[in-house]
Amino acid sequence: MNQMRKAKRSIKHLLLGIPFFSFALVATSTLAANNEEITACKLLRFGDFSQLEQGNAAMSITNAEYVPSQTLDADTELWTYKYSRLLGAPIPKGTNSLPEHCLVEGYAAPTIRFQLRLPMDQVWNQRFLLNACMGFCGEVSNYPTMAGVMRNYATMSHDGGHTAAGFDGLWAKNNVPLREDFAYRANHVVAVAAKAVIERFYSKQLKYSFISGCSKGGHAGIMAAKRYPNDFDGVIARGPTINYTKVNLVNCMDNAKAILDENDNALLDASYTDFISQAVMQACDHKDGLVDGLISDPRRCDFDPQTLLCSHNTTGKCLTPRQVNAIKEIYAPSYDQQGNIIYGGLPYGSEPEWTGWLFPEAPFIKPYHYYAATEYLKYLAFPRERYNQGNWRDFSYNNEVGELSPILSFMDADHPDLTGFKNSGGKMIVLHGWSDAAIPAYATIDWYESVINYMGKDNTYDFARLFLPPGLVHCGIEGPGAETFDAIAALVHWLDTGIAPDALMTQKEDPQGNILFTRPVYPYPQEAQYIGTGDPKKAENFRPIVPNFKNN
Ligand SMILES: [Ca+2]
Repeated sequence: MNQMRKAKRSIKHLLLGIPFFSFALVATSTLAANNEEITACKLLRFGDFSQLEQGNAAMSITNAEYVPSQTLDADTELWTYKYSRLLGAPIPKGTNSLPEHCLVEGYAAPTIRFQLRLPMDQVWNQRFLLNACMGFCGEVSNYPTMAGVMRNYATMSHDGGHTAAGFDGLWAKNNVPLREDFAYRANHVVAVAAKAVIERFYSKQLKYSFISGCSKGGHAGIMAAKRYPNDFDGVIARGPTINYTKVNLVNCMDNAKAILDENDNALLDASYTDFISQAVMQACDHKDGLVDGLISDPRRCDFDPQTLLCSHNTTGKCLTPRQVNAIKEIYAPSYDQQGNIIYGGLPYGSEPEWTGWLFPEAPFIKPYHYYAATEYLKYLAFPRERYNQGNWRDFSYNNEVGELSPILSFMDADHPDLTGFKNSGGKMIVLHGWSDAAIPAYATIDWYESVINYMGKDNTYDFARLFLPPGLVHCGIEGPGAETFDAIAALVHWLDTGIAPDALMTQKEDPQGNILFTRPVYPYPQEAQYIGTGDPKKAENFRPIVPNFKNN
């Protein structure tokens, strides 16, 4: 069968053939583990894993226990539901039954804490899923591992090698080894550790390993593909912070400078979010041919914040000249000294997520962009702490980029040569929501284009596909777009058959789990366009087009 016929079959397969959820994947077995399996789980506690990779990936297990099947409380059920979407391995709404499994906890040397949930032998799908931590990492989360075990994956989460909460960078102060664990090493050594435990626990062989995460957790998959091309068969990278130093010191820094006045008070608060969002939607929603509350490609939008300026006869909400300028700066790219774009501005359509990232959620909280920029600057950007007493606004990326090279060399994942990963048979799905207000999708498009330039278009499409879902926010599920998509099933299909995903089915669910609409997302550079007839809430009424846009 030639490639074209294969591609056609695969689109049809994705759009019409298979049900969106393969419920068979979700553990429904009520079989209780036998005593032998329970004992095998507990004995993992006493395993000697000190010589993994000649000691480089040495691991100690501090707890190994059999967890009987149980019903989750409502809060845990909700967070597990959310995390399953963040992983690209969704579970149906209302799944509150955690299957029996073996829980293993411990740390990889020196200080990387992890947890690994192992489905019982009869239901294990012979796959390992590592959830790479996001933000500045710093905690071990139960939710991704619970979500993964519900899909019968042996699933691990970890803290990146340190303890922290939110955008707290103090752990990195004057400590380059901790930063190296955070940047690339942690995901490698915990994967080595997990594979050793899997080999000891199961009667069957491990078939596929996956790494999935959002933001810094998306960076992790691309970094792993670069540095450790044999660690993972499949990568899911959502909203990735690929050029991590620029993310913090250009993107977040410039957004923080735009929105905060000289006393670090925000020029706009969360009461402006809907106002600006509605104005942008009014100007641009229809430009993709469908008024649906989604902007399929913000490069088609020409919204002018000046239209929101207060005038003498304005009666409703409006913006002062200074506020208008702030909004213009937020949409505008950042430039280097030669006038080249070094970071795209936030896209039109990202406004629903501006509460929090730009407009403080409460008077005593600053925008998240501020914390990411200033904590990175203080504790991660330079080998020794700097700027602790100085004004963060004095920092200029263009002036100091030379001094940043030591951190850039190990922190950033934007090198375009992924030949090793491709040659090892690895496959990668990169997703970046157009409504992401933390990291603009433009940065990920620029990186993907750089990979294409370096490796060739067909060669790149063969192992790495980029999807840009409209309305998808940074790492949450609260945006206007569809956030339920089974990226991991697409990867498994790709690995099993060699047929790349020519479409990713997405669906939008209400809080009760009812499906509000379905929509295909086609790989970059294609866009899903409404065909003009039929129900626009149904995926079959969309087709792929290739828009002709200049990036940014
Ligand atoms: Ca639209």
